[in-house]
Amino acid sequence: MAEPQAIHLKDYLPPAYLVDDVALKFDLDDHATRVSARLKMRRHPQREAGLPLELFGTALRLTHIAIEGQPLDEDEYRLDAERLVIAKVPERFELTTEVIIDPAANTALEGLYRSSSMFCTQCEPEGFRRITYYPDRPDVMATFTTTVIGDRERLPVLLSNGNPTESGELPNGRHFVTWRDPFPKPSYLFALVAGALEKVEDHFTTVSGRQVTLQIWVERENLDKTEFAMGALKRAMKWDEEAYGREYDLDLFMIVAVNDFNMGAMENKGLNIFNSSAVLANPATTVDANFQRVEGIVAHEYFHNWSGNRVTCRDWFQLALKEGFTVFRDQSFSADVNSAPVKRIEDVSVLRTMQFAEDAGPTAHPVRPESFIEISNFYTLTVYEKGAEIVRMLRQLLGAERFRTGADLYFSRFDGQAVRVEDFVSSMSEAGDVDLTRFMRWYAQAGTPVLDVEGEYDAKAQVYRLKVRQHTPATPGQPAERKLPLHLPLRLGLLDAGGAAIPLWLDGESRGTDTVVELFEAEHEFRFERVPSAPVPSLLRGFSAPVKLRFPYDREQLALLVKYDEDGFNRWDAGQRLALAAIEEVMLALQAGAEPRLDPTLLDVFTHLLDTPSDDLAVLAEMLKLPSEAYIAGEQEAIDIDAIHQARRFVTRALGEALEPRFRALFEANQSEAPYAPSFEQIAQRSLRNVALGYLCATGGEKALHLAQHQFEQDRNMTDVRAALTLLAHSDAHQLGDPAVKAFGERWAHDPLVMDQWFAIQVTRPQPDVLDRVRFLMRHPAFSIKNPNKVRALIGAFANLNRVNFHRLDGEGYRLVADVVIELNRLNPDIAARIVTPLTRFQRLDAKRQSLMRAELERIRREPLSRNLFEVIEKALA
Ligand code: 0A1
Ligand code: ZN
Repeated sequence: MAEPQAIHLKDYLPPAYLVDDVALKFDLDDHATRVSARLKMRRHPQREAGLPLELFGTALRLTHIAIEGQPLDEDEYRLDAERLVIAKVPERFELTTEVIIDPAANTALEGLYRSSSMFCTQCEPEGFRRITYYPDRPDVMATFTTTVIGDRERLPVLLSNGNPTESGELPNGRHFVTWRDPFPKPSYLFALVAGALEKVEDHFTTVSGRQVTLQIWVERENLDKTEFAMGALKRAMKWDEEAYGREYDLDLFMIVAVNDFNMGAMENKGLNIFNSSAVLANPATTVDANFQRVEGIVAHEYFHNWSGNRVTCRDWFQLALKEGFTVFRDQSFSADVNSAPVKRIEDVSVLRTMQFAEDAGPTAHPVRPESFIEISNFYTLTVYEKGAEIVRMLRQLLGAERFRTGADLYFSRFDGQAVRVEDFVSSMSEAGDVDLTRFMRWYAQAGTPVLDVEGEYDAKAQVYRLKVRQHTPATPGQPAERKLPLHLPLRLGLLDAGGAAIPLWLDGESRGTDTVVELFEAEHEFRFERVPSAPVPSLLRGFSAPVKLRFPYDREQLALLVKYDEDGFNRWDAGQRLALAAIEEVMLALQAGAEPRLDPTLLDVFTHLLDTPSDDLAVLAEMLKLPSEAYIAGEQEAIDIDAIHQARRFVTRALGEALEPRFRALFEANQSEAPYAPSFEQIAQRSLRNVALGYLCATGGEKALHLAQHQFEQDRNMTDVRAALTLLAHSDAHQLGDPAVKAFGERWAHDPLVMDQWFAIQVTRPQPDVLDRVRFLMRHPAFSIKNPNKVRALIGAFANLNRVNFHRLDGEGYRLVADVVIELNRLNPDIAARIVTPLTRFQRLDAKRQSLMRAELERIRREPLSRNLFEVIEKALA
């Protein structure tokens, strides 16, 4: 096999031929589905005449090919494993082909495949070429007519994009439905679903008064899990009309839940296909966080109808054009319908723990990469989450109103087109009347920028000088000396020693108590006037830019910010900084063999938080959570896996012991009698209650564990049950944990999504016996290596969340994950390349672990690798 080659953005050329209209016919069969295609094509007006026609195709058996009805001779075209090339075609022509494909053998879950009892498709980014020969690239947009033929008994429901136009009976117990999608679209938005599905239906009236039928299609046993997603869809449709003036454009909007899916969901035009985990929810089976995930993903896919489908990407390098903007839109929606500060805290936590780790690892890449080997590897936290932060900064720089004008301009100017990041940014620049030339660097430069800030108070002059320096560390292919200063908004305020906000005067101008300064250069100095006393700065409020901010805060200053800052996000962040310092102090003590202590400032802050009535319980719950092991590791220059785990445990336990009566009271006070609702008020209460229970159980006291056991048995809703079960299962009290785990597994054996939670709880147990448990569970009847949700719940949760055991010094954790990666490489290359990630993050670990991890990557490299895994492994071992 030839080594896979990289594709470069700078080599982009428009396609030689365009497709205006497509007619597809699917004759569905498990192993031999026949796909007939008729493409109306013409030469691209900007390309020269006489170029060969190049179509992509993978794992297709060609049975017929003709141009203008004239079958081609074998010497008129060339076929290889990935392409069909026809040397000579007219200026304008009709191409017809027929191929046979094997959906039942498709374990990669790209193209047409089987999931449970149904057929479904996944075409983004390059799955359509597994369905038929086609110029499978997003700058080729066509209208589609799709006829689906299947067995009436087995496949009573036959769906595709757009509106149904015709249906009927056929001989041999077969039937058909024809669908027409009037909106030109790239092939990646094509979808087909067939199966014994049932639906729930609802309606939405758009602002202009059009009636849209909404349908959610599921297998019968899931009908009782659709109500929440339907509500979320209607909320999202309404929100997009109000916040962005975007109205839905077809008469029908469908969502289908499938069990086997590589990602969360997919925005196919009029027919969104969802991983069942991202759409199904009810109180008996679903935890609060998953209700919110469902709401966010339903909204995300719906919002793509404008940011992605009506205006799409010219090429896959522009992926963040649709993803960054759509993530920003779904984050804003969730913030508006729930608690905005908590949503921001959650989004920033994901960014800082996971995206920052990606930026610091071997696969770091710009939000708009310059090259790739396999585009599926670039559906990353960098493209999605950092991409969303870039849009958020634009909104901060322009202000809400001009940002909206920019969005309107972008949608109207580029409707129906496949465009580039530049087109989005220039719409914003025009609407906002701002120069965004430097801002474009955010798309090109990889790595997390660091802001080093220093403050200097001149009491005599009553002036506070804030010096800000920025730099971005080196990333693969981008040495530090080539990194340029970025344009970013820094939101800030100043507090006096009593915690009161100091009025801001900058260059003789009053700026209230909260302002945004802009950085463009490597260094800036801001001179605040009329500052009556030495201030404590509150910097990067709301996390106004995706950077690491360094300021030499002492613990008292952090405590002051926690208690008094007017920005909720920065109150939380100051608490995290304080907790991190306290944990790091314990780590040092443990490493030195000294007696660790609990930082009295942290204890004081926790006491204050627990004793002060709060009007935002959701934020309070977040403030009481210690930074995760992954976040702590991200802050270390040399990562000591065991010290991080021990120190975090020590601090949790010490807080639990010192504040036991308060946590006990908090636990009692947040027991609600109201029937379950995933409302943010109730979610905040449950979150507080379970945080309190966590601290109580951390003391190891029997009384606390019995509280957990009682909560487990009370069985009020899945959120409380799972929280209690996790504490029991992760405790040393086997006599309580084991029966609870067993009972839960038996009770929910019939429900795959609950079993995923059951797997994850068990494999994140910190005790060293967990490895046997992982191996044992891999043979459990509810596990299947072919199902991505199962792999994520068992292997993904183990490798990412059980850091002490994944990083065991005997290398057994690494070996187990590598074995799974090798098997997945043959079955599902996309998932293989994602599951391997933790094995590639060895850069700041000790020499012993580094060599064990590298050895596993070398072992994987000896396999015949898919393009996906090849790219990741080469980068990791470079
Ligand atoms: N566009 C989808 C993400 C997606 C990407 C690839 C997939 O299959 C390989 C599936 C979904 C989204 O952003 O939701
Ligand atoms: Zn998306």
